Amino acid sequence: GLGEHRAKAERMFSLMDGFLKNDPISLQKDILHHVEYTVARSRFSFDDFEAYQALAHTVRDRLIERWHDTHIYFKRTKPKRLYFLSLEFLMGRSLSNSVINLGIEDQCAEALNQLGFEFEVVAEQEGDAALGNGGLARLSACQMDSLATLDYPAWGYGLRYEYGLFRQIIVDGFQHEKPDYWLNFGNPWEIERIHVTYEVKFYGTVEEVEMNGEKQKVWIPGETVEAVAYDNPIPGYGTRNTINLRLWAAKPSSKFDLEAYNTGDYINSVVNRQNAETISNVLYPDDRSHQGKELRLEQQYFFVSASLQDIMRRFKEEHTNFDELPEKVALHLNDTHPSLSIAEVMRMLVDEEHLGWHKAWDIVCKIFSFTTHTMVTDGEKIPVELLENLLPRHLEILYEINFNFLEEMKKRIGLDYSRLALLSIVEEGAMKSIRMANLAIVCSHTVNGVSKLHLEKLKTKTFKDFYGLYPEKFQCKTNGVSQRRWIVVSNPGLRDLISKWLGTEAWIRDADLLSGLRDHLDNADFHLEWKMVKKVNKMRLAEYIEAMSGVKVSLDAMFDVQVKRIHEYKRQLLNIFGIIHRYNCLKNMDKDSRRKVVPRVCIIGGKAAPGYEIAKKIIKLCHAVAEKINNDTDIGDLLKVVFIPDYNVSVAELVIPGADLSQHLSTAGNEASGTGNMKFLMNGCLLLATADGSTVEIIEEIGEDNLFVFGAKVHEVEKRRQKRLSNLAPLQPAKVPLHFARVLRMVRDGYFGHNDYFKSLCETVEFGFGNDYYLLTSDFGSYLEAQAAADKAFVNQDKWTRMSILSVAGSGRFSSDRTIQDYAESTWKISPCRCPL
Ligand code: Z15
Repeated sequence: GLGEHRAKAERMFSLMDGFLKNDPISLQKDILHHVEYTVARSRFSFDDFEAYQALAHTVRDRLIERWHDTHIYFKRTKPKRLYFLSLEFLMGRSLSNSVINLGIEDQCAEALNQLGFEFEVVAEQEGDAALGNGGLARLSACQMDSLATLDYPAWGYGLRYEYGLFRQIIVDGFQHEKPDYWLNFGNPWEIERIHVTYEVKFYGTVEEVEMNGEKQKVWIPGETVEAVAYDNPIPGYGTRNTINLRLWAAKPSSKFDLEAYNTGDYINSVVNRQNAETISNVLYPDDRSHQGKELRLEQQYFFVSASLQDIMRRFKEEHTNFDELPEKVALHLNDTHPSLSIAEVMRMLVDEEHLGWHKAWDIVCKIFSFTTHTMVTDGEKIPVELLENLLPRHLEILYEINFNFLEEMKKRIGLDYSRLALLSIVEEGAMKSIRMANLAIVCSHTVNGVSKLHLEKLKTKTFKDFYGLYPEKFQCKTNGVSQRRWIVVSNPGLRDLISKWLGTEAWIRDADLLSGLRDHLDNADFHLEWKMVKKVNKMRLAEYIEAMSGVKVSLDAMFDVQVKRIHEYKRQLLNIFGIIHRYNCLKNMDKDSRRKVVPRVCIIGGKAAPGYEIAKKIIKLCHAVAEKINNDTDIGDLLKVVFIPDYNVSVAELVIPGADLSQHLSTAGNEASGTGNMKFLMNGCLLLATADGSTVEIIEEIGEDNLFVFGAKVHEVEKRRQKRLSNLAPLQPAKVPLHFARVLRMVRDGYFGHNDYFKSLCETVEFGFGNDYYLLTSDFGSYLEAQAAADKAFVNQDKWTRMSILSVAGSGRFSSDRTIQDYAESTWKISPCRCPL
């Protein structure tokens, strides 16, 4: 039974005990110790939050122990290390995850119990670490979990923003943004390294000096800011390995003090010091709109410079010859955001280590790999004007890289200037700028796509020219998510059920074992327990919904969820239009037909970038529609619409396990991968989705009968867009499906109130205005059919449960462990380095 597997796992973990003991009594002693001496409360009276703080410190101590052992072991064995560079990490909460990965969950729960506390309640006291926007940032977090679990000698590097992603407040249906000052209540999961600091330089001039009879460029910087390291231990599951996520905070440099003496203006110099700290103050919430802001560039370089100084220092401690760099160091660029690293490594090797340009270039081309997360060509660009001022030497280096690259290209493809202009790292024109993607592709040995479909588009469209030049660089690394976070932490009921029926917990380290669930596909007891787990999760979610929005929902209803960032291409509008259509149908039905309808709870959640007007209108429309429908006594439980505010990692952990159906509606060819789809899949929630991004591979894995696929395929999208343009001049109402036109009219004409506030939103999908770039009109019919198929399947609960089981059984391939192993073997060329017990 289950107890047996837990007991076995416990034996395994207790072998790993270090200095600190993990039995409930020892844990309890340590918790009380931290209540008294860390939290400074009386051990006879402390509340849930204080219990959280004390337990967190108790766990932290154990993490530190393993973290030390791991790093001592790495130092001793000197393996090739991976440095994962990302400006965003969405870690969410740490307590449950740490306790589970350390294998001390039962002991902690028992220790708390004896003190009169409940683990779940205590764990909920923790706020999210939200140092990222969405998919890209949560992917980094899952990948760190997998790197630790698979024993890879890896470091994560990022920025310690004092304000994470804004908190979304809904006032009267409108999104408002509130700062997320997440450090207000302390952060027990980080260790401040006041002695690990580096100076990061900005501005200044470039001068030429004579060095050994040769002319050499030197950068004379104008300003210095100090970077301080904050280490965040990342424990692996079923291993002692605990790797490090090092985040940098900006502090004023002690050099500033000199100015005070020089100018005598003490007060102003102290005030100016504060400016330095603004660099790492706040995360940009724009999620893929690149605005070319100076502060953002400062953040990027601050991050890159501190990380590379740290990495080079470590390399030089262990090695003397830079020829060894490619054998010992892999630098991974998570999107283009950290790609200034390329110029920075060149500067370090050429200007500081005096290796000579060609040798340095040769090394640089062997150490970088790059993952892009977007389908669009129009990527990140840095205005030359900004660089010239802030990083003059880097701009020169970028020009030189580009000059050499274009010279090489001229030899390869001839003087085809229009092609050369497309390849160029420097974009000429009104706003001269550096194309960061081109830079990353030219200098990386590997360019990764995040799904098969994504890679295909990179090769044939987005980076077609580069693919022609370097076909061997382009590789597919389909994304994955961690089953530890997305089943074990967030869905304990399902975790226990899976372990019971598989007879092992080994799937927590080896997700392919989930396929074993297929052996019980027709077992009635299994079905019963499966449905029970879902029911309990739905109850939790229903309570949350009622608390957040006051809407009471029926547990018999199908819980239909779309949660993700709000974007036109993700088509939340299609969902809302579908809901309005459903409402119209219900209104037109007689009593008899209504009795046969599957009741629905439509749940939508997600943040809009603060400057993204259309996305904000979508949120408002959602509330307006909810208000109308939820208050229509004619409809009752048959249809409820709920917007879940402030969607984040911990809300996801609650919502995803409680969903019956989840929607992934991006117009085919727009979602690079998608990872939400995988999280729902792992939780036995059926997908209603377009054949986009990684969903194509989910279809491949579980078969199209086990989810609801709809809409134009990638190859059809292009044709339809062209057709749409040729129809552009005259509005052709006849070509607009009737139902769609009706829904559109209702919204535009104020059926849901707010006069013509929604007019501009409607115009995005109307011919002759926004031209319906994302093809809502032509996909609407197919969308409704898929929705009808979902309704039909839900009536047959046996069939639904089978589909649900097959979803989880097929989710093993979408574990981030698979992704990371693939990266390790074929891109980074690193090997596991397992710290002995
Ligand atoms: C982001 O979250 C993603 C791509 C971006 O270009 C930016 Cl700036 C943020 C997402 C993709 O949209 C999503 O399809 C993918 O699954 C995710 O990155 C992780 O690769």
